[in-house]
Amino acid sequence: MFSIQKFIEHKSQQDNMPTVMGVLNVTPDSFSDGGCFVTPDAIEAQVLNLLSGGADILDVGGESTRPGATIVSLSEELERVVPVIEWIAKRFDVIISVDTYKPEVMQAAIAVGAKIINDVNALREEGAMDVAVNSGVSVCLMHKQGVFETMQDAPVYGDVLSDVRNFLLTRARCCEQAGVAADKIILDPGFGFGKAFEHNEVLFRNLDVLTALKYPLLVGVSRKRMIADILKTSSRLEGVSGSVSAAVLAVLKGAEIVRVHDVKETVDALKVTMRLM
Ligand code: 8Y7
Repeated sequence: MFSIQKFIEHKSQQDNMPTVMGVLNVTPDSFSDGGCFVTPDAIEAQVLNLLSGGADILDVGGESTRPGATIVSLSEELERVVPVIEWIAKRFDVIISVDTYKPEVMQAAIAVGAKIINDVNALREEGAMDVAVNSGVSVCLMHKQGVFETMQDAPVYGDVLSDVRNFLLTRARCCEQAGVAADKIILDPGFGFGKAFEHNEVLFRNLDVLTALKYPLLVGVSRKRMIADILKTSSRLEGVSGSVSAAVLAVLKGAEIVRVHDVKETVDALKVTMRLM
């Protein structure tokens, strides 16, 4: 059975490269690409683009987690995500992760070939843990403060770094106790999920505290507002170079996986960095 940690180790030994997860949004209201990838032709083109860029994992999501995004019904999320995963799994030798917190979507995605559950709710939805345990897939546990609708209103922490660290370790322990193998767990600080700029900044500057934990760390900052804020732009698409820089820095600080929209740009930057370092 596929283990994400074994994959990461193998790739790192073979190529001295981190693992790159490419974002495939199948939402008409998605976070940062304005829903450019909703028609079948457009989805196909984007899959080919992510694969030729060098993505190891495709992260397929059907519900935007953007604050204020339209709620997607279970049946609509299933209709969006399942055919796309099935199509990719039949044609390409790539690891597929499903970006969902709904156990029904996890189950259906796994049935057609998904090997990782990427859950921004860290398997806290009723039934989600059971799906992970019974299917034996790998899981990405992400930190998020609050609920989607209001998480960015006025996030407050005592100590954001220890809060996030403790949450992630607690969720990982829960997973292991429930029966998820330790080598199938990835942790993620969840940049932008219930975090003001300064919270994201503290987490990123101190990323070594999280990469020192015994689980691989995934970092997703691609085209996020924290990058746009630093660059003083409101356009997410202008943040590509900034996003690439942050991805490279995250890897230098020990992150094993980066979740990105601009795969080729990121992979090229990482290849040069890892070769000349
Ligand atoms: C993340 C994520 C998003 C992230 C993980 C966006 C689904 C927002 N961000 N999953 N998903 N980590 N694991 O800008 O940071 O892509 S959605």
